[in-house]
Amino acid sequence: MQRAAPQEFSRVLSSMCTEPHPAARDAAERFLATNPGDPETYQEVARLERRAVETLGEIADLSDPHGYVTSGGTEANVQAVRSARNRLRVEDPNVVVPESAHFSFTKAADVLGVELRRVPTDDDHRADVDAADAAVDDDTVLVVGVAGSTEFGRVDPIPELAAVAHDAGAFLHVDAAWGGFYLPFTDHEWSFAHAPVDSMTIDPHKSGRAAVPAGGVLFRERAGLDALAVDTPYLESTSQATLTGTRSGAGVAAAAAAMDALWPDGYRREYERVAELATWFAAELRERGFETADVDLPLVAASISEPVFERLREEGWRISRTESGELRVVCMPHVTREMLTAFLADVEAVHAA
Ligand code: 0PR
Repeated sequence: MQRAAPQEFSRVLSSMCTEPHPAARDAAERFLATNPGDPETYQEVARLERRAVETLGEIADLSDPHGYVTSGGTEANVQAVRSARNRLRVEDPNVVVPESAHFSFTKAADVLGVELRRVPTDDDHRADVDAADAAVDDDTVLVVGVAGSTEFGRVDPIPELAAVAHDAGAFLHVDAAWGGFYLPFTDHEWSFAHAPVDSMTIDPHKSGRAAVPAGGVLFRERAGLDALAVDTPYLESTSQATLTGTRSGAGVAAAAAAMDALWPDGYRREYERVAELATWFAAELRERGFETADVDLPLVAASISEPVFERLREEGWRISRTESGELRVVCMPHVTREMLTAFLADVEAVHAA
């Protein structure tokens, strides 16, 4: 029997996907044929989903979380925008996001007919609070802060953005899709306990080590989730708040299994490992003449010339660049010191050539 080659992670440096935890892999296989979109019929996976949401709530400091396991950060962000729009029902809704926000908000604005207002970030790539304040008005339904930005791993000033949002009568959403499994072990003010956050994206299939697809959306209030529900007259379950209908029981079960195995000690150990790794790697790059942004969450951004970048890609390194051209290395669970040492050797070889 022909089997597809497994994903080879040995040269993947810019991705936010990673090797799932063995327990997650196992759970994914067992629940492959279940559909959490019909929780009355598939009750065991529905129970695992409630457990996953409870744990996501613990991670994000929310004791009574309302949410579900999405197909990913994109669905979670779309649903946060949709919920805010549905709850506030203004004539001409807009959403204020920092320039650093993930492109999923562009999709959200497009499908939901909401205006997207992108405001500048500061010199350190964090949302500029004054710019957000200047952008909100009576029609703003949501302000977004990123906690672990895709390009630079930066955490926006969440309490300040929450104040801007609430003063304008809008909701505050935190996109911790990638950062959420690291932030509990840092001093950042990012969670439901640190600020009056209304909703959050936090994805088990990124640094949470679940199998794809497993994102997460959380709401502080039941009304946040209820604003998404539609009636499902002929199913055993009578309403559905998810964006997709049939969805992956594999992702849900994998999320529950990974978090069971790793929260909190496993994630803490992993955070400590990658924090040290990213700091070391940035210093090694600087020694070789690169300029690097300060490392915050475990993502290293470094200046790199086009020819060197292209040569490294030709060597098989799976790397990408920020909009402003920096090399991005995301220190995911599969990224080791051995891998980065091999990368640095190739950097030297390319420079010498
Ligand atoms: N929010 C943030 C902060 C993100 O970084 C991402 C994805 C999303 C939302 C959207 O999440 P989903 O992709 O789960 O819908 N960030 C990665 C990126 O755009 C996604 C990614 C993952 C890209 C793996 C490539 C890859 O190999 O870089």
